[in-house]
Amino acid sequence: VTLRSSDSRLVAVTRAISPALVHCELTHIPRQPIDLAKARAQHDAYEHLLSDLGCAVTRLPAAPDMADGVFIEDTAVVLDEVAIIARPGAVSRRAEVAAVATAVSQWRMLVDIEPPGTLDGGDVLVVGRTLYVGETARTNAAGRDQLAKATEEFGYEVRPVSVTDCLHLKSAVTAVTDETLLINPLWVSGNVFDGLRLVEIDPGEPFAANALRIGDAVIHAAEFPKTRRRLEQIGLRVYPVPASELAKAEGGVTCCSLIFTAQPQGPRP
Ligand code: CIR
Repeated sequence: VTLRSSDSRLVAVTRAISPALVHCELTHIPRQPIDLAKARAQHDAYEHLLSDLGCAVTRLPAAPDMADGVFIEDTAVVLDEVAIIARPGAVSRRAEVAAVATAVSQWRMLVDIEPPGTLDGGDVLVVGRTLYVGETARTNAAGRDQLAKATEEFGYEVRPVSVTDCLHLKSAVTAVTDETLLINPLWVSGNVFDGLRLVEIDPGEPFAANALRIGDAVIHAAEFPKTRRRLEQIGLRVYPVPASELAKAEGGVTCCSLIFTAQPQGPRP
C-alpha cells in the first residue's frame, strides 16, 4: 500500500463493542440475533487491518449503556483543520460524543454542533473541499448550517444531498479514490456529484456502497464479492473484512472508525 505523503501518519480512533449492542437503534432493517463474540472478532480483525494499512489505532472503551457506541463515525467529522463534534439525530446516541470529543481534542480544535442542530458523521462525505451532507432523519438543516459555518474559513463548501431508503448518506455512497465514488443509485442520485466518476454497486448487494478508503487501499465488507469485483476491475486494491454481525446493527465499514492525519493542518494559503 502506498500512502500519500499527507497521510503518512494516520490515526484511527475506534470504540469497543458494548454488551448492549443487541439493543441498538434500527431503522430500515428488522431486528435479528447478533452474536456478540463474533461481532467482537470481526471488529478486532477490522482494527488489525487498519493497523496493517498504516493507521495508529486508538480504541476507546465501550460504555455498557451506549448500545451503538462502536459506530464512532457518527460522533464526529474530523477534517485536516478542525473536528466537528456531532449531535446525533438519535437521542439514545447523544451520550456517545463526550468521550470521543476528549480523545479527538488531542489532535484537533473542536467545534460542537448545538441544538437544535442534529448531525451524524455517517451523513458527511468529504471529497476534497466539498462536504456532501445527507438530508436524513439523523441530520437536519440546522446541523448542516452549523457544519458549513464551522468549516467555511478553511475553504469547505457544504452541499445537501437527498437520500432515500437508507440510514445515512454513506450507506448510499462513499469515496474510493480522490475522484471516484461507489454508489447505490437507488438510494442517492448520482447527479449531485458532477465531475466525479461513479461506480455502481452490484444491484444484488444494496448495502455494498459503504467502503472505507485508506490511502490507495479500500476496505470493504466481505459479504459483497460482486461489488468488490467491480472495484478491482477499475484497478483498486480491495481488502475484504467479514462484517456480517455489525451489519445486523445497520453499520458498515466506515462507521467503525474515525480516520484522520495525526498532524493538524492550517488553512490553505
Ligand atoms: C444507528 O442506527 O445509529 C446504528 N444502529 C447504526 C449506525 C451506523 N453508522 C453509520 O452508518 N455511520
